[in-house]
Amino acid sequence: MRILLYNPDNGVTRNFMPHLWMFLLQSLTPEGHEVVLIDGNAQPMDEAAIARYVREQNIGLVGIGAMTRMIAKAYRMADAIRAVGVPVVMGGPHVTEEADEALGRNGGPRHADAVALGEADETWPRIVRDAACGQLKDIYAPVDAFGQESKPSLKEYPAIPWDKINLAQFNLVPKIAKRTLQRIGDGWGTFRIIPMESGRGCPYGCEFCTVTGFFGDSIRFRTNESVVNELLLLKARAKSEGGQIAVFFIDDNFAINIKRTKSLLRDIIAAGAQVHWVAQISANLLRDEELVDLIAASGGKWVFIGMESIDPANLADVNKGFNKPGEYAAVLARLAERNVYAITSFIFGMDNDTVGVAERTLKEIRTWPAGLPIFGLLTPLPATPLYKRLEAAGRLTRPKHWQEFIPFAMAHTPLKMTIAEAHAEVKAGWGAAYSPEAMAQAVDSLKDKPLGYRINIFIARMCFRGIYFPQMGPLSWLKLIYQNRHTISHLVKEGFSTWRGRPDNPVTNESLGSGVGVT
Ligand code: B12
Ligand code: SF4
Repeated sequence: MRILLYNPDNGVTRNFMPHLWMFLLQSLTPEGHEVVLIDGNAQPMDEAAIARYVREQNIGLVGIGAMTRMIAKAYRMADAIRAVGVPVVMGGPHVTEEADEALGRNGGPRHADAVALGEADETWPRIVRDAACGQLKDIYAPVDAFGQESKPSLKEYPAIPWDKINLAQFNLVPKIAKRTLQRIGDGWGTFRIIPMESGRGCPYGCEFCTVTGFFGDSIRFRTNESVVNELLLLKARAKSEGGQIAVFFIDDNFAINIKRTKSLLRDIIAAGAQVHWVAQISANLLRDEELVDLIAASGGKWVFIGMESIDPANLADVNKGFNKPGEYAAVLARLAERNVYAITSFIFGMDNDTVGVAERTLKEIRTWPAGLPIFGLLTPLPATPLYKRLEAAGRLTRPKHWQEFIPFAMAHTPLKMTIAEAHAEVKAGWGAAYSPEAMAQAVDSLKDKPLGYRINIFIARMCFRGIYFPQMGPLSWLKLIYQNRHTISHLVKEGFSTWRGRPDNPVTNESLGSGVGVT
């Protein structure tokens, strides 16, 4: 049987990285079946195109995974596929919480033939076998022999065949620049950010987050050896095709067990398996100097920190009191001293937020080392404690907000400001943090670092800006380049003088500084 695994886009922004679940389920598919992957972010498709594709490619089963914000698109695509007679199984965080919606048991239309609840590592092979003999069941739940919910151990993690998987759709290097970039240094003909997990689960239980409910509060880890081997495989692939690879450790809190993280990072260094990597780590765990040393030495370049708010009252409200705004600056400085920078994520529209929250937050940010701030709105995702609290208080204005996804739009009323005011704060945050002046300042703040770091922060900022201001066509990029022409021309001039100043003129990664290459 030919199986298509499909992840829809959100219709607004493009994701920079493929989804791990597709590669994982592909590796866990029983022998005798062929699996093709389509990520809507890399290959945008509409309903007619996907229906045509499954017919022409003789697909016998389609698996669709989606977050809440992509679910409306996922349902539309599923409807189109089922209309041509091909069964659809859906999985992922949204349908796990809203299985009745996907199966049409709550009065609405049915979108999926089957739903995989929770982690599907162990149920997927069963789903494929049932589909192959036309006996799909409605629901597949990960349970043990006694009918109790069971979480897969990650000790026997499948080897994802990174050396063989067709990754053409995930190359971030524009076709037009490919040939020139291939000749630079170690080769930049391809650049891919690859998702990798080293563990699952988070015990912190922040009110707005689905992770503790979905993956459980018991943390499970892969062996160091299996992570190191995967890194080595990826590194070898990048080298063999004259390209670059960076890894996003998608663990919710990569340093949740500091002792284990240090041991993994030491093993990565010992095996020479360093690649540039990004990971999510909460600020409280970055107090440890030795951990931060190891992060830098093992290839860590960017750390995603869910700061959420600079107001301790807000943090307490959402059960994230372990974040201490008073230490954010020190944490970021500790990272920056080792040339590791932060993606700092903030949520506006929290219950203690008032008008002006964006400017107050930006004022703090401006005192920190350069980074990539991102701003979102408090969103009640299904089945989270936040959803239940707001529902009980009658504060949900769009209880089924996912049925019509609107980017950066609240689905409940904040306590101390209006919805429109919260939207304006997010807009102000993005506008000020990514203005040409702010871009120039970020680049300038790294003037003592090698040029590569400045180019890196500039490119990363140009891309991150697109999360709020979608830059979907060549015209919007041209406009952006024009707005930032002064910074660009300084970087280009400096690049030329660096190049001309070298005895043999090769523009190597060293001459640019090892900051190039992430995000
Ligand atoms: C990496 C990541 C991202 C990446 C993008 C996704 C990517 N390319 O990988 C980035 C950083 C860009 C991102 C952004 C966002 N993310 Co995110 N992200 C994650 C994260 C940390 C890891 C995802 C992952 O790979 N997990 C590991 C795999 C193995 O687990 P999985 O995907 O759940 O898959 C398993 C099962 O669900 C199931 N399954 C999944 N799909 C399918 C499909 C089929 C057919 C079957 C049978 C089974 C199945 O089987 C898999 C194996 O067990 C998760 C949290 C988490 N730990 O999962 C949040 C998470 C998915 N993100 C979340 C959110 C909210 C967002 C944002 C909206 C945040 C924001 N406010 O901006 C944005 C939206 C981005 C967009 N494109 O619009 C939520 C989604 C909750 C929900 N109900 O939708 C999560 C769960 C975190 C949370 N705080 O609750 N994210
Ligand atoms: S620390 Fe991160 S992953 Fe863990 S519950 Fe809080 S927001 Fe979710």
